Amino acid sequence: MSPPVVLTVAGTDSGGAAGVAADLATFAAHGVHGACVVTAVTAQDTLGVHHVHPVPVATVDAQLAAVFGDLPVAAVKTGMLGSPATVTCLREHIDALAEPPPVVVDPVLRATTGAVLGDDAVRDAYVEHLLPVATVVTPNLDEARALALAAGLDHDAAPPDLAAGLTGLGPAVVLTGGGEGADGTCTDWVAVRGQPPRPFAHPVVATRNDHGTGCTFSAALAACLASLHADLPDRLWQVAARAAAYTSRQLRLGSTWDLGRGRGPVAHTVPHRPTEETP
Ligand code: PXL
Repeated sequence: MSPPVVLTVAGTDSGGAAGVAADLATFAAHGVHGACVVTAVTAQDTLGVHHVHPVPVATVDAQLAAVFGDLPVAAVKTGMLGSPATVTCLREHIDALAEPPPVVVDPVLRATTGAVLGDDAVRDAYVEHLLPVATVVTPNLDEARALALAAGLDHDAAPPDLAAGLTGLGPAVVLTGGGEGADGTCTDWVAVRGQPPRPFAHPVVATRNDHGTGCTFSAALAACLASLHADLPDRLWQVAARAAAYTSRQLRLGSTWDLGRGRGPVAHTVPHRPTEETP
């Protein structure tokens, strides 16, 4: 039987921590086939983003046409889109699909190191063009506040209210990193329109190797949606919990690594399971 196909539309990270590298590795770990439409090439390492080359929108358009024209895409995940033109190009492709698959939007605006990967025009394009057709959006707290500001919502609201407010823009919301408790747990918020937001608490993983965490989480969410055929909104909380458990495991796995001089990568390796073919 063929695996589900999950498409990432994202930028590359030459250090292999975030972006397309994180997404494809996460897809593979979930047993789905990953397709990738590259929106930007970044030169970066564990210390920061040193250079960004946006891929021309015509090239993004051609990649999207190739993938959607040939492969049975079961879910789409977006990462760094980088320009409003790329956002609207993707929207046009989604609109042209007879049966659009679930779309998980990780509204990338900044890298872990602080570099701007999406400016205010990109933020506005997310709100206007992509979120209305998205299934789930996975902002961290800063991204949630930025989207709320652009949408004229109360951007100073507490995380559960922010999450609930953003559902008015279209998608369900998984707001990550919405507060660290004294008990060593971190609370994410899962919000579906018309229902009270639900907290999801998980232990904080103490590590400085967290570059690529957001990409890994949203890619895991997209892979789970594609392979579980989850019936949203009822199952979003379970799917988010599964994606968070995977991400925590990878953070723990990489927590003792010593790679690079800055914030190292979240682990994208998976334990090797010997099979009959590999003695
Ligand atoms: O984590 C956000 C992100 C997305 N995409 C690319 C990145 C980063 C963060 O560094 O480099 C390409």
